Amino acid sequence: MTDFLSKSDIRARFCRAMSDMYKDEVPLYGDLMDLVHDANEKVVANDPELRRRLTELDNLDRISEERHGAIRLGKPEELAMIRRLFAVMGMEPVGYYDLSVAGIPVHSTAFRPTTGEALKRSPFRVFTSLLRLELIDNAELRRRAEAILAERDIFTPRVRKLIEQSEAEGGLREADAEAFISEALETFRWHSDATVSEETYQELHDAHRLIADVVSFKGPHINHLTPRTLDIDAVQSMMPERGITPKAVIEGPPPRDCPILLRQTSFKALEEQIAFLAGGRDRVFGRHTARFGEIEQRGVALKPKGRELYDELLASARGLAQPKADGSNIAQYMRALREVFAPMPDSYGLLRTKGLAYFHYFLTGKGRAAPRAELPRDLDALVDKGYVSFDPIVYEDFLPVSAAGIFQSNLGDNATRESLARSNRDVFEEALGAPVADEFALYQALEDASINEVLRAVKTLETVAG
Ligand code: OOG
Ligand code: NI
Repeated sequence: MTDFLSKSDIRARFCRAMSDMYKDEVPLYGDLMDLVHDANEKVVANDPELRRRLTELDNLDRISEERHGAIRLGKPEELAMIRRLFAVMGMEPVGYYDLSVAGIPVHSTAFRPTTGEALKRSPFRVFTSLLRLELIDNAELRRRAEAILAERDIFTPRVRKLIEQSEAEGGLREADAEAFISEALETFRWHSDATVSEETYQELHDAHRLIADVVSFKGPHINHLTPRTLDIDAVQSMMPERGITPKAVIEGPPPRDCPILLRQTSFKALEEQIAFLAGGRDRVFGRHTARFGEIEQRGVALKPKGRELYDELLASARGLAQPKADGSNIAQYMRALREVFAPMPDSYGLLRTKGLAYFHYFLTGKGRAAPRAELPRDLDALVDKGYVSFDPIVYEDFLPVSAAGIFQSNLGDNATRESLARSNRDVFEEALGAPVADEFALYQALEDASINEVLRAVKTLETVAG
């Protein structure tokens, strides 16, 4: 027995510390959290079935806590080190997202817990992007950006030591874990002092706003945090009442009785004062927009066949009505989205029998009480006869088209949309120092584990009864 703090506990504490820091830095975010909390309480109070599911599969007390945050890194070594930092908290890289197709010069992964138990304890994850400097056309500016990034170290010496210690010993004890949390937090802190002159900032900004955001600062400030809402349409419409300006359109699938994947919306980034490097002269101030708030509503994870259908339907909806950032055609887009999504069955039963989504299976009261001779061996038969039931497995990852929409809403509405050169997953994994996990394999493993448990229970019942 060791007295290491569990990785999930470190993650839960880190998430809390990050949330407190961000509320302090971005007070509007605290207002959003309050709104989400109120709205979630209302939904749970009015939906006993949802309450049951959240109690069993999730964690009702933590329902309004942050589900994710996002950072943007500047160089490969930062990505490699952040992987080791997140590993201390039980977060692994899952999935590869190519944002260059939407004109955003990054590629990304999500660091997240992967087991059912760890997700229940603390689902916190971080959408992590790596800037692709090779997409800066101007060679001189590219070299300058590289040189600026080469100078910085976004990790404190102490956090580096603690990461090594955790790797060598297999974990951290209480005091070291606490030190790790506060040292790790430094990497995500906002710095209003830029590391570049106003002229350089402007040049980077002109190449792409995102490049200025990554290259001009001491570290990869957390750029948003995202609590989970149980009713995203309600929260979106209530935001203005509380002085929060949401982006025009909710990204992802249309509203449905049985939510699928992920719907998300954000509030606009704040304009914040920054001070440029002035080289002995008087300080020069400027303004930078980087930090915002977001909310998300998650639904069932789709199997590859379901995901293909989703991608296809989304593409045709966007073909009919490309949502405009100023919101002028939102009603039209939402109508197109609802109509186009008709082929996606809106019942868990059909999503299951058609092999479109992942489910968690469990023995019902009837199944536990049944005489053994009555119990079929086959899962579908067990379900048909009501001995076994199923709950949706929640989608824990991201959607590239939606992510592009979140990026764009906070890069100014005139951000470039032309597609950049295709990115390269191998280059990303090489920088990361590890392959990214396959999200579908993770969901399949969760589903399989629940099926095996059910079938094992059916057999045990037989032996006990026999
Ligand atoms: C990340 C945007 C993507 C999401 O929820 O899809 C994202 C960023 O702006 O750095 O967080
Ligand atoms: Ni986000």
